[in-house]
Amino acid sequence: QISEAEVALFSVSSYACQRRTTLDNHNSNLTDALSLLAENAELNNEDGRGVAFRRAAALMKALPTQVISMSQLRGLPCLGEHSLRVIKDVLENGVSSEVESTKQSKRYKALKILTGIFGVGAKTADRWIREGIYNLEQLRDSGQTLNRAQKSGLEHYDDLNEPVTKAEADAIGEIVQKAVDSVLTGSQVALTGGFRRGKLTGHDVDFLITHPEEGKEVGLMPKVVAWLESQGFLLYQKTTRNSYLESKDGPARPASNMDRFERCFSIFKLTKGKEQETASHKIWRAVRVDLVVSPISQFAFAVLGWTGSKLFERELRRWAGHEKNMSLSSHALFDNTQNKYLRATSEEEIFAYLGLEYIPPSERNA
Ligand code: TTP
Ligand code: MN
Ligand code: MN
Repeated sequence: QISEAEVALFSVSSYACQRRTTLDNHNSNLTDALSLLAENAELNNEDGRGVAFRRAAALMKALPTQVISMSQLRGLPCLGEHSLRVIKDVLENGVSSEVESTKQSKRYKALKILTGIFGVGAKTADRWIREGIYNLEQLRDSGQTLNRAQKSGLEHYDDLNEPVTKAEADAIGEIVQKAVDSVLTGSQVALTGGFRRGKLTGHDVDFLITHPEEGKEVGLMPKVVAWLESQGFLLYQKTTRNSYLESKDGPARPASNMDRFERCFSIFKLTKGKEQETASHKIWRAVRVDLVVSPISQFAFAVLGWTGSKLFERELRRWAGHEKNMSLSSHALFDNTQNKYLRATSEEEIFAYLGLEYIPPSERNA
């Protein structure tokens, strides 16, 4: 029996961008279960289900104390029937039977292994599985044609599935700063993604590059990449050019959540410090790095859009559209009522336009 005192009734917004979600999670037993089901849905291209589980997991992450009874969840948003069933299972039995059977399933295991290859998404993995390929050995033996990214991904599989530490992120930051300093003085580099939110490890390192004089950033990426290449820092890179100006559907209304900045997906060759040298005597490791160049006029929107988390970003856009009749992207904020763009030079200004309390990066870990 649970006493009245133990039944805390939480009051929480249904929008993750109105919540402060730090890295200390009091309900990791529940959020791990819900996140795994979200991941499984995404791996099976069930996007709606994926978002529903992500939103439920994010809600649980934001609660200030550990949940021990279903009664504490009364009145909370974002928890659908399915998520509640999973939570109940974990609270009563310690584990969710659906999570356990998913983890054991041949298909889930294969999807995890195959999408663990850089350059392989859910659709490719599904096609391979239908051809009887469940692991790396079978993939190598199959003679499947791999593109350049996938070849590189397979080659550096172990390194790329090893979490990147903050120290490694900082070491790469110094290299990137040196690269931009060498090709255009005055350029600025900002660390974004999970590390800006205070995470201690990540699956990659994300950087945003700009120059205080509008227009100077044009053509910067190929020069940065050429410098990095000449110094032997790149194991792989693919640069996509800026498609923002030539788009016809309007800057703040991208066809997808993908932005149109000049962007470089890369794999860095990072020399290890003495302490990190392993028995294999390999003196370097491969690290995924994302580089993005933004003009200074869009920098605040780009920083906000690239800091994440992915769910926090999704929720900001949902809030903007549904509650404010505005369109937010990593490039701009458009007010559909006033029919004009709202300029901003800081994240604080953007939150203010949206009528939201400012949430610092460390509290955007939804
Ligand atoms: P990620 O690097 O995928 O995620 P992360 O840094 O939060 O987590 P991890 O530690 O696992 O790396 O994405 C970072 C942010 O970049 C995310 O908030 C969304 C944004 N983003 C875009 O704006 N456009 C894109 O095309 C992609 C892939 C990400
Ligand atoms: Mn990242
Ligand atoms: Mn990234």
